[in-house]
Amino acid sequence: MSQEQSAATPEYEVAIIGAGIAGLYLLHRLRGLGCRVLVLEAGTDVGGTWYWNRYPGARFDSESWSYGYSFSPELLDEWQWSEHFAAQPETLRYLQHVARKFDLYRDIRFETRVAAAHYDDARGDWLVRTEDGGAVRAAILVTAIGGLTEPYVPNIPGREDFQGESWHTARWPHRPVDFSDKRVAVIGTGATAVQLITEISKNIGHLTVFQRTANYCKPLRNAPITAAEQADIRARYPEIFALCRQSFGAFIHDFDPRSAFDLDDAERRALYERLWAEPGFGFWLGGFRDLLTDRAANETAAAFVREKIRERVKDPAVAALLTPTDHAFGTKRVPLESGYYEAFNRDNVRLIDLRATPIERITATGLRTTDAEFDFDAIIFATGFDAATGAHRRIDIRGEGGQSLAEKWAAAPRTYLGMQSVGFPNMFIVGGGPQNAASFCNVPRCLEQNVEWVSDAIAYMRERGYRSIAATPEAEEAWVRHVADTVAGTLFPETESWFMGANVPGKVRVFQLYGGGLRLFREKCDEVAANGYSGFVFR
Ligand code: NA7
Repeated sequence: MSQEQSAATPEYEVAIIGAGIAGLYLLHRLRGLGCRVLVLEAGTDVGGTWYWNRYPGARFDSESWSYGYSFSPELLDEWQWSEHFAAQPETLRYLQHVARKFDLYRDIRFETRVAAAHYDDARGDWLVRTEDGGAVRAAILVTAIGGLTEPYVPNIPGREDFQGESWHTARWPHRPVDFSDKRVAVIGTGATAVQLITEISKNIGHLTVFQRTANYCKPLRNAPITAAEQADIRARYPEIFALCRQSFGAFIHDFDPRSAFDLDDAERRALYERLWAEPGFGFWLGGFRDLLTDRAANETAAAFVREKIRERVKDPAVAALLTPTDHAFGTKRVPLESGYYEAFNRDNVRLIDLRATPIERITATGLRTTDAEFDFDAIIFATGFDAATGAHRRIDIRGEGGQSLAEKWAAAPRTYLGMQSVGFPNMFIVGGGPQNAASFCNVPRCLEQNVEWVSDAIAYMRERGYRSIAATPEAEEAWVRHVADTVAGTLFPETESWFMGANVPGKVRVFQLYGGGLRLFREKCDEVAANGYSGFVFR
């Protein structure tokens, strides 16, 4: 960039990438400090995940009333969720309401996708370039780009040949899609596919589901929130958020301190039936303390779920295919469902087992497996995300000496507190990057923690006149070891999942998340702050 261009580049104290849940709250907090902030957002509106994932059936698996922001009593008081697990359009409306209420729109630049962010060694600030040719400078860069935002589409031969309509679920069109007389393929059976398949199977010409791995799905048990429940929720908000603050995943559910084998078979069965009958994640995140560490304990829950699946699917051969046997329960994200298994009882829905008959190629009219040729009007990829690191890899992020973040993380992600990486001074990651509690959490609860911690660090710098904050190699090394410890002795590494980076070919297979839960994560972060931001060097 020439000096002339450089002089014309607008300068901000903080540039935030992403106007999702984290970006919006950070903008609000930093404004409160008096910072000059700009948010750069690729979409046409706020919402992040809830802007992009507009496929039919998209909704919370978190209790709605545990998911909203907790920072504003007024907001809590005025917003009313219609259902215990709200659907995507309502969540998007909520985030738009928040953006309007706190007058956030004026500092967000939409339809502006960041292409590159380079640290300027001489100036000690960041030059952020956008795909439309624009550029801004900022003393501090914050990526609030989410951990499940970079779609993963498998590289199946012939993808360009297909003449029908085709989307990844996170790039669903902004218009109604009518499948009532269409032949549709869905590839994938993860949490997204489970919601999508249930919804579209209600009004479709013919649906073919291509499954590689069966999942353990648990009934969501959604319901409208009655007026009496709403009054109760409002009265209990402090209690609800206190519960989330203490629990492992920041949900209202938390693990049972007992071992699965502290109960006899009948007692354990009775407890499983009770948890199964409850709404939400309780059967998973309210399970026994050894559920995710002891194979035999896990098997008691896994066998229970298998039994429940078999009861609901009429054709025993289809039931067998839908019943997972190759991994431990809960070592992959447990999809919550509202009629998923019944979808396979419909005459116009069929299930193809990709382990027996893999896809060979996509054709102009559909796709071909090793066994058969299929014709489709639409092919939907519900094939997940390049989680935790993918969204950062997509942007050309370069730190001190031109070092690329993507290259640094190619061997394995390395961060301090999941919020900064050595060699990338004045760059914070909030929410959803690797090694951060927010990547495995009732997300807004962790994002609020991230945002508050980062804005407090920025306030600390402003008060003392520091221009630079940089994590030390020792602190990063200790954090990487700590993160590995949080997953050692668990069953997670045994399973091929996006938690382990195993869903994207070529990605290093290492635990991508933080296995210690929000409570421990918060303690660690608070300790660092209380010690004058130990592990960081200020200048
Ligand atoms: P997931 O959970 O990663 O699921 C992706 C699905 O796509 C899963 O069933 C995969 O099978 C399947 N998949 C991926 N690649 C292929 C190929 N090449 N061939 C066939 N099938 C494939 O993503 P979701 O979007 O459902 O959920 C991600 C998170 O987003 C979720 O946890 C929510 O919190 C929101 P596999 O199991 O890998 O065999």
